Amino acid sequence: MKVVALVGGVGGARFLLGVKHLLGLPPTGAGESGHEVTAVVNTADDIWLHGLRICPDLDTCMYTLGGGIDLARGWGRTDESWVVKEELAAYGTDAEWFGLGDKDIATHLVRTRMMRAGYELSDITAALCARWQPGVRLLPMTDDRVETHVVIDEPGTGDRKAVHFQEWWIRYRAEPRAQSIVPVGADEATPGPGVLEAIAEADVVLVAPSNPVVSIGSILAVPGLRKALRTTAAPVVGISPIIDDKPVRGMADACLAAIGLETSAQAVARHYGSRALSEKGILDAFLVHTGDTADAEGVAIRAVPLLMSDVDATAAIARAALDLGGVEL
Ligand code: GDP
Ligand code: FO1
Ligand code: CA
Repeated sequence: MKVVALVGGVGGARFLLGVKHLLGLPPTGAGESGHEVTAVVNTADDIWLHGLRICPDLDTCMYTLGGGIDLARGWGRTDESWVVKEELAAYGTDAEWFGLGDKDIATHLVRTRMMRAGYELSDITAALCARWQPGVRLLPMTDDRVETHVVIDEPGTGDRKAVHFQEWWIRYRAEPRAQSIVPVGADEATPGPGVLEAIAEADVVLVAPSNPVVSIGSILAVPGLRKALRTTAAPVVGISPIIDDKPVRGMADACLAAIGLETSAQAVARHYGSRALSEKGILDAFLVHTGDTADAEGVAIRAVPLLMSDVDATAAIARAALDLGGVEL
């Protein structure tokens, strides 16, 4: 079976672990189950810092599926050290708010060197994955530069300005109200190699319980992606990242508010919309957490436990998604 998932970072990566488990793929490495998982990964969180290209969501997926993630933080490398970060701070360089770990920097060095040599992000990701063996094909949503910017009133000065999403999220903890959230460059971007083909040839497309605005929303902002989801013969099934009107982790509520949505599974289901009944909708079905409800016209809703507390619980979520989509394993 060919499974395609749209994913961001931590929520997406954990979900992919469950998909692999369900399909009988080993936690790391490729395995021989006969199934194929392709992840279309958000790259609009990517940032240039200190001359390095950093791709948080791609790296979170790669490290998580490759067994190198720091599980407690959910991002970056296990057993990390922070010597370079401390040295940069001693020089008074900017962006001291960004946690650049020493081991993680090696990834950014390899990536940046390959970019400078003319390789595309998709090629570079494949090269990095040769080491990590994630067992899932990780496809950047685009090879083009797309960066989410957030318009805020700057704390302290009150000046209205656009900051990189990472600065709003990490430095300011998403506290200043986002006046708007824009994936800059998305309009001119083209889908990464293999992305449209994977969606067209999928047996099922899963929209991971990732941030609906800055992860899934950015993927959908790449021209051609939405159409691919609307026209694939495969069922498209989403999983709510919102449980009991709250994000399970992170500040997705601040992102939803910025686009005028309440924080609820129903708001997310309606925002994604029905493939059958709405002009821009992408969903056939949507899973919400037990006890939650959602009324979204033309979208089949089922409530099941959605906490990804361990790999078995996450595999059960993936199984429920396939089941609701009418796909047999
Ligand atoms: P990020 O890029 O690291 O922010 O990660 P994603 O965009 O992939 O996922 C973030 C979303 O994952 C958040 O909005 C969380 O609510 C959601 N999430 C995290 N853990 C869980 C979980 O156990 N269950 C569900 N349903 N959602 C989760
Ligand atoms: N998240 C943080 O909350 N603080 C950090 O300092 C931080 C550094 C970082 C470095 C590399 C990387 O791949 C991810 C990193 N993240 C950090 C996570 C990431 O920036 C965000 O959680 C997501 O992009 C939000 O969607
Ligand atoms: Ca992210």
